[in-house]
Amino acid sequence: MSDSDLKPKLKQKTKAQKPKLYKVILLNDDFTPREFVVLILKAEFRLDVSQAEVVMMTAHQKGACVVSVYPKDVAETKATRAIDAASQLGYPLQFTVEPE
Ligand code: TYC
Repeated sequence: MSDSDLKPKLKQKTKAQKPKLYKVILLNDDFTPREFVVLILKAEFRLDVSQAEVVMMTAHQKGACVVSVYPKDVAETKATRAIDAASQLGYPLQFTVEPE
């Protein structure tokens, strides 16, 4: 019997992969009311009122603003739900999702 037969076999460690995160980005437009943008940021993205106002004003002034980062499926679901809610009221509000 060789030495190596007595040694406990080291188990290959499989490292847990960090899930890739995706940014949800709010885009400015000329038609959606500011109050509605704040409302949707609070309702769908769980921002508090002051965070929502900062994000809305940043998009308003700069054209776009990162809302938050999530795993891909969560980012896509939230963006789609927010776009649909705006669209139902006739607002052209858009969000995009991109890798962090
Ligand atoms: N620019 C819009 C207005 O003046 C408000 C607005 C802000 C719309 C941010 C979209 O992502 C946006 N009514």
